[in-house]
Amino acid sequence: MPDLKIYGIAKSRAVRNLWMAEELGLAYDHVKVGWADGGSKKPEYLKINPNGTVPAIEDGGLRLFESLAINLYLAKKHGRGLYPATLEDEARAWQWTLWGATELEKPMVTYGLNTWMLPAEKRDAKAAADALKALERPLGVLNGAVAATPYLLGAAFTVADLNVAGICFAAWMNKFDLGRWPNARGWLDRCMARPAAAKARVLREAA
Ligand SMILES: N[C@@H](CCC(=O)N[C@@H](CS)C(=O)NCC(=O)O)C(=O)O
Repeated sequence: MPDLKIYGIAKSRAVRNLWMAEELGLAYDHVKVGWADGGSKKPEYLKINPNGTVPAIEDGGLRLFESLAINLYLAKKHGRGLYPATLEDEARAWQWTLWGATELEKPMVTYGLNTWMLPAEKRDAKAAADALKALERPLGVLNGAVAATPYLLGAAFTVADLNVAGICFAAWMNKFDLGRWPNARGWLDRCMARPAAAKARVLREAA
């Protein structure tokens, strides 16, 4: 039995961790805990993630929540080029990860909820328009960051790219128009074209 257990259906932020596990070629058990069905609020799962949200992992004796922290941990533990080799690049990977969580994710989720996730009658057009406006600044920053290099830290794809692209995963699948940010569009297409991202997509589509 593999040491690593990834909790959370692929139609959740767990897709980020499934993508990372596939990148690293890890053996893992995928425990398909849902959230809309109340699965993530069950007492046995709350012992693993007291937030009652997915994803979470167990890896040997370690229990960890927060999808992006899980990816930093897995990338650092298993290496294979996805975790930066220098202190400075490690700091930049943390920067992009925290930036994704604090600057990009909220407007991205609000836009997605009110554009493709909620049933049509529950969508709020103003919330979607406001979220799109709020996305202009972070998407402009992202566009600038990949103007001169193919990936956020330079020539190679790293956990920084996976974490930020993971935040854009559903947007990419739902054909979010990045036309105003062509460098960001090219970068996201490159990230999503990776075989491990394609495997995560298949898992998400099947969920
Ligand atoms: N910051 C957390 C967010 C986790 C989260 O909110 N997950 C959603 C599914 S994508 C969830 O479980 N929602 C249920 C709830 O909020 O009760 C992470 O990145 O892991």
